[in-house]
Amino acid sequence: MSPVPQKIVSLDRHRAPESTKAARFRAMLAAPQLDFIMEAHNGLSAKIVEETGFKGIWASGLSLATAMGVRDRNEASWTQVIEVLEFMSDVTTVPILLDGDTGYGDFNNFRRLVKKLCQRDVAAVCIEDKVFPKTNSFVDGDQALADIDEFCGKIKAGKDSQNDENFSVIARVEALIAGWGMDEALRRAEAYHAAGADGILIHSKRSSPDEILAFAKEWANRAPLVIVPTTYYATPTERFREADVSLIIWANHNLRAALSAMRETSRRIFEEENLAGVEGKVAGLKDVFGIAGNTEMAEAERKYLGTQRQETKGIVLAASRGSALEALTKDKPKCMLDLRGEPLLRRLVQSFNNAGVRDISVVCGYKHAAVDLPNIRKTVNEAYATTGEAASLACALDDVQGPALIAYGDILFRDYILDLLFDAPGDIVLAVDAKWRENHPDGRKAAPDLVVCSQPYREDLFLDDTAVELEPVDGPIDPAQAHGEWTGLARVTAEGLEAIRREIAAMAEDGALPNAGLPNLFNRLAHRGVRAKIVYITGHWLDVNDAFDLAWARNVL
Ligand code: SPV
Ligand code: MG
Repeated sequence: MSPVPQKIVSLDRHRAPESTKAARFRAMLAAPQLDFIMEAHNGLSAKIVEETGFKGIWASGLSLATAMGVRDRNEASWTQVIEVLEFMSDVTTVPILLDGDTGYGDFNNFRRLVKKLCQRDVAAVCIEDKVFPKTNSFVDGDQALADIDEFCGKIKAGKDSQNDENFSVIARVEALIAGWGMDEALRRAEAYHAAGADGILIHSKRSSPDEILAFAKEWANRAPLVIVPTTYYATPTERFREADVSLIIWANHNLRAALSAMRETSRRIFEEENLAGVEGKVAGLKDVFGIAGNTEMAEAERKYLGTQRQETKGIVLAASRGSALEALTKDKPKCMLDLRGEPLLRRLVQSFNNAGVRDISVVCGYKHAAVDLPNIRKTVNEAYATTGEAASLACALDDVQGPALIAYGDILFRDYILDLLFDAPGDIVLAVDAKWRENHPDGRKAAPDLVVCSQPYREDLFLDDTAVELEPVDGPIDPAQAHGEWTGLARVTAEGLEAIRREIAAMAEDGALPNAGLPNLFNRLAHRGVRAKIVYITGHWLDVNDAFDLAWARNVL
């Protein structure tokens, strides 16, 4: 038996040698106790084998072929096998022993195979001493054996080609299968061992273990012994332990289990023309998503998208009529005004969707039945005629927990502004237009939502996202003192939303809620020390208050 190497060339330089799959397989093979590996034939079954607790996976040629719908007769090419194996290796951490058939050709094909297996972190390969194309050992017919010297050369070529020193080559002796007898089996095993094989797999198709036990006795643990008790399954495992077998391969039972289960499920559904009979007998979708690793995906999105966009809810405040638009809003609220073939609100919802925000609550009021877009949740502010945006926001809060993106329902903006809001740290972040005066050169807008900030806009402010905060103010803001106009866009974290919820409750209590706009709310919070962060923008948005704005918006689009 080859000694366990002290130094390994691992594909992953950051892992300790003993933690590589190849090293763990080698250790399992060399350990004095009997170990077990279980068949898998794709990523899913490989995961199941690992989650069950097996220390290794047998990538069975029979199962891989059958799962592909072809015969175990080298009908699938070796690259097709490797492709499946790559999935199996990627999704598991336990070592995989590939059933490499005869090595898919001569020594040259085999050494290329070994290199590819090392690249894919496959721990070991088993090759059998038959001729290409091989037939499954349990199939009646030609089980012609390979020439011993040729097979030894193949083993040597494989061992010389492995990039990972702990990679193992198991030589499978088919002499008993082919009916050549025990002496030939032992002669071959000895030759393969001498050629550098790390273990010997002795195979039998008998229902009794006698020839396997006889071989094991003669072999006397000269190298780790591997067996596949598919046909002599009734033998107590203890007998193999006593016979000093190193590794048992449960060779094809996941494939066979899947075959029976799929047949039975298909049959029932076919006959019953209904799913009720199988529901509860098949894995639930939760299980399917679980084993596919969806939980990790949610965590990864949180980590790598840098934000919690998927969890962020949208709140659009669209209760008002927009009475300055007169006849245009006779039958619908202004959020439903047509802007070149699409209602304003649909464009807004699309921008939210583009930013990853899909769960959107729209607070309607005036002519709410006309707000008939798909994929939004409607909440109605029944008191829309006598209340402002803070009251509308209060209506949405019953429905919304966690982080949220808030927008007035009458605005249009470039999507990057949402990215800026998501990228900025802070529990409450407001998009504020620093060049608001240029948007209203004639002072046309009656009451822009002006804000005073801790610093005026500077072009280099983007270098420090945390720099600017909303200043609390007392009373109306003099335009000369304003640093910008709030666009009607805000992002809040779960904590930010809770602070808003508390403030709204306080406003309801002290009677300020009905008449308050959101700037009042943010100002009250700032007075309490909960200061919104400011993201300055310079244009690229507009709100639609009157026919002039509408014409402008249509023009811009
Ligand atoms: C396999 O699983 O493909 C094997 C083992 O080679 S056996 O089918 O028992 O020959
Ligand atoms: Mg096989």
